[in-house]
Amino acid sequence: MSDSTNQNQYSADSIQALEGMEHVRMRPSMYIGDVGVRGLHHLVYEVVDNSIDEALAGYCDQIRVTINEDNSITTEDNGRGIPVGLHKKEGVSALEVVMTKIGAGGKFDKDSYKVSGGLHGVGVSCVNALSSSLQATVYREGKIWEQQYERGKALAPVAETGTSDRNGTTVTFKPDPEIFKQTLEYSYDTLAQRMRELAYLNKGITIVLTDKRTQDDKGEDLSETFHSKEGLSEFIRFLDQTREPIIGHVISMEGDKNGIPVEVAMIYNTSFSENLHSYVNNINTHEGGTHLSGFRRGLTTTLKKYADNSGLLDKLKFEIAGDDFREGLTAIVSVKVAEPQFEGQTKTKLGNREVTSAVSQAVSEMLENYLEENPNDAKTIVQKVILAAQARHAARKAREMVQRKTVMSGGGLPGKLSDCSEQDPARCEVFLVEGDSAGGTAKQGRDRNFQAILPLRGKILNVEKAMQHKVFENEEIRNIYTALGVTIGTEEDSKALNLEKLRYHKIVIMCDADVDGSHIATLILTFLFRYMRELIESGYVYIATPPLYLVKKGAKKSYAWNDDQRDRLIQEYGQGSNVQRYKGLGEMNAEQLWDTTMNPEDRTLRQVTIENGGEADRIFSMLMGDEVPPRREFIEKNAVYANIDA
Ligand code: 0RA
Repeated sequence: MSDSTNQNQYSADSIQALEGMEHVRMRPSMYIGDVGVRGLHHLVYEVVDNSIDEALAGYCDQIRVTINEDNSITTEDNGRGIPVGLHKKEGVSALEVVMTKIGAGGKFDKDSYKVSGGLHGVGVSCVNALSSSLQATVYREGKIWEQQYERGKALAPVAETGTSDRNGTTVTFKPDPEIFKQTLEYSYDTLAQRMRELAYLNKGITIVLTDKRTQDDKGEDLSETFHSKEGLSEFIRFLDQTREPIIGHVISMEGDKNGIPVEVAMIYNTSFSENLHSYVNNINTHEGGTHLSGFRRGLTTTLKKYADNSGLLDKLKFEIAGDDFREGLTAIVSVKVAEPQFEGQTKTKLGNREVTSAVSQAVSEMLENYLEENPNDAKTIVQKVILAAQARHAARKAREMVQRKTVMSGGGLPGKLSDCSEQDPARCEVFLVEGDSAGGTAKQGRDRNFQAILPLRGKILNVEKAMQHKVFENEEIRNIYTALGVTIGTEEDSKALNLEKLRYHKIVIMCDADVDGSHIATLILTFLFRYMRELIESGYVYIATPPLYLVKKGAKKSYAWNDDQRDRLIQEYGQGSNVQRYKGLGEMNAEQLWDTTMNPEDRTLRQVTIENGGEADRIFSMLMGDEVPPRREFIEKNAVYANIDA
């Protein structure tokens, strides 16, 4: 580097810096959440967040993210470039401090507006610590500067390597196999979802994602460009693309309230579900928090006032509840908070008190204006709210029936449930099984100590298209509530779940491995996602994976879960091997079902997770809603292995 750093001092300083870096390598989960698929992808988000910061500060509008052939990642931006001058306190280049010192954060002057910052906001040095190799290139003030690192250690001082008339930072890193033992393979779809989300949340930025591992017919790399001119209102249209709007426009606003940047967008559709998505500093706050409370408060007070004044409520014999204003609502709230306090189980609940009134005021102003200017839409919304209130009234009776049955434990369990003898929920499993005959086999095959069986009749109700009271009146669904022991519903939030009496910590969906079976599994998942989302978020929901084939020869037999495995077995067994295709669970006997699908020693359970709330919502509404073409497209695209990640 050009600053006169002497070699000895360089070494002394880097020893200090390494202490924090060693800690990252010792306890990576503390910094990036986990060392599985999520953590692996988090590395990319961490670097991109720095580029987004540059964009928010007004210096950058282009970001490129490339998955290289070897699963290393290159990110490039056209920001100012990480400073390369001498960092007085550390005695080395600022670039080296940013890359090798934990907590340096990057921005040295406290005034600079840092709001982005990843789930844990740990900075790019953390990515460096967890990479077997990393190269940083800075384009700044007419010159190019470079430094290389291995497992967070600089290999040499920053070097000036050329001239350039552009500005920006390029980082290439390869996640360390010593840290990421589960997988090193990047998922294009996962990165694409996050880049799309970032583009909507930060309008005006262009993000190009390229996958050098995948080419089309013309030999071009798989690539997508994400850019949003309008931000959240476009995001709403994307999320709601398979739902039918009931008002003319997306209602949206963007502004500063008490020094807090607030953006809100919402629309009403013909569905019965409520879809609220909230973000703080570009982080999806799954557990909500003060900004979401502010949104609800602003929405409820403003609509209530408007409805009261409209005279439309005069004939209504009961009160309207908070819930009623949110049926068929899709909304996004995004705030930027300088010092966010995150609370809750997964640290995704905003705690800052001051944010509630900021968002509530913003929403009230936005809505008042819209209702004033669009009287027809206003009337449509109020009528929808009244319908929701009436339906809720009807639903209450049905719900109280569920409640009464659930609360009375002992005699209250559904007759179809074959319960287990173990009492400790942490050790209990319940299999939701399609059809009575498969249910019978499962009942014989299970270990009755800790495995319970609940057979479900044929196709369960598609809750995506049903009003709430129909859902609560449905017998199969009521059986699920009672069997699981979860109770529901306060007047404010009719779907609020109480998991205190949950009777099983593994809820396993077990369906045939064919199209019908997948459909039924999806129906059950849709129900769980819309009505028991906490179960999924707590990691209690699983999908069983029964085999597709039995390959036999003489006394030898093996199971296969896909065609490849089957073919390999046939080859292994040679002439005279016999293949049986299982069309359904019912074709297996109890022992086979236990061996392949239920025995904890050998089975594969796929845990259901929600990678991305907006994407999950969009996919469920598409899969279970009215429009056929997007559903067909999705199914065709994902035909081999429809992993909807939700
Ligand atoms: C430290 C200070 C400044 C910018 C950055 C770091 C920075 C980091 C990254 C990481 C990826 N892209 C980045 N772009 C910038 C402020 C720069 C200044 O004051 O000139």
